[in-house]
Amino acid sequence: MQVPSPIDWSSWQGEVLATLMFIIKDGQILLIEKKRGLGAGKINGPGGKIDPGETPLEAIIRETQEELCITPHAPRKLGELQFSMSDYADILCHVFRSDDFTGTPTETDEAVPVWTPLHEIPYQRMWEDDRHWLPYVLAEQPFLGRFVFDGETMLWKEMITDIKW
Ligand code: 8OG
Repeated sequence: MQVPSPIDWSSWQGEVLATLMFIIKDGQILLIEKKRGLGAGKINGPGGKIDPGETPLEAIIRETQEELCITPHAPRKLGELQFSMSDYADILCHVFRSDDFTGTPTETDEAVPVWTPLHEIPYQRMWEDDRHWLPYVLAEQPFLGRFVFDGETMLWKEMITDIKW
């Protein structure tokens, strides 16, 4: 059984607001190899911090354009991730899914596009929490994930799935 949470989530607030995008088309998911920023070297979805005055939706469209030179169609929010980290500010991350896009996924200073079959997602090259929530993105099920990290090691997790955004 899991130990009690080291964090009081009822009073928790994200200090950094962020976004992630997963485009899923023709049985493949568009991932990136991240070249810089938090999680550089890992495989992730495109995304990043929300700028002041931006909505999460505006931010994820901008980030996907900046990182891969494409515009996602009709992004829909499926999840929220709450990260309490030992060496970084608390992050609240909005997770979106889209089924199509305009443009050609192109390498930029920030990311290399990596089309991946849905049954070959490289969880071993991703953040440790991703295997717990990315399946809900694939299944189109709304979720809230809460994770406590010490450095890059996950100490505690909670997935809440009876939720609507
Ligand atoms: O601006 P920058 O790219 O550095 O923002 C950090 C990005 O990394 C942002 O999109 C949120 C994302 N991110 C975390 N933690 C985790 C995590 O545990 N898993 C995944 N998949 N993404 C994460 O900050």
